[in-house]
Amino acid sequence: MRFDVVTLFPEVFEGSAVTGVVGRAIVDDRVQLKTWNPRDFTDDTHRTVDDRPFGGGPGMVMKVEPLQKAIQAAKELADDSVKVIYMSPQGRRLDQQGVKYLTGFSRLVLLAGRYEGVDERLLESQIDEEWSIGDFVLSGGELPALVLIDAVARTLPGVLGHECSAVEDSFVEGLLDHPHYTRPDVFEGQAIPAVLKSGDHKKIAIWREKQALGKTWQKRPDLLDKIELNEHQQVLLDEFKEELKTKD
Ligand code: 4HQ
Repeated sequence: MRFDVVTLFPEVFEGSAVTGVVGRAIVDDRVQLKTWNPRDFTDDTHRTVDDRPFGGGPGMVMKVEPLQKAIQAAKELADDSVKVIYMSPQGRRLDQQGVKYLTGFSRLVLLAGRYEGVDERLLESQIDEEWSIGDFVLSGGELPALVLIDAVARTLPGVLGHECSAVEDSFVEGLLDHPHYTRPDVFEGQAIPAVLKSGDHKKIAIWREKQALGKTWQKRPDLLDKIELNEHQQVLLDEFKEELKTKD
């Protein structure tokens, strides 16, 4: 899958090309990441990419022409399904369901804006979809673009290495993750749950599912409203609640 990011700060994306899961995916050529600087698509001596807002007010607005040229260059040779996305708090809130949808495209062009934002006419003519990473205001679209790339790339085949772990993680099935433990098996008098050392993989899987259901019920009950628990899961959640009562 290929990501083309239109940004005034291509440096921001350099680190991620070598670090961690996404960096590995790029080295392995499972993911391609390229940046396009609108400044390279200006023709005045000052290489102007922003200007004062019509109607007055604080801050600057990104100009249409350099952005339009940068997006066109980024889209070049995009034969198959390419979506042009603007990162903005006005967009659709990214969640794991949205990540799954975005994974369906072989190419995404991401526009990371700066200043007060981009000229509205650019949005109307060049942008297919707007996506937000949450209801807060950042100083640029670069971090949101990185968040989207990370969330999408890690779901691609072969990117995580251990294929099942992307599936088991929080949210992927609409639930929070179960607790994790590693050595030592006793820390400051606190032992790990005995079942995890039982060697009974079936029992461990059931314990983890129960914990995932219970943690979700305790911390994010809103998530449970969005999914239909099967009979088995309903029993596990009821058991979790029962066990809480008996735990003094
Ligand atoms: N931005 N989710 C870019 C955001 C944002 C968000 C603020 C985007 C500034 C220029 N983007 N503009 N939240 O806060 O995606």
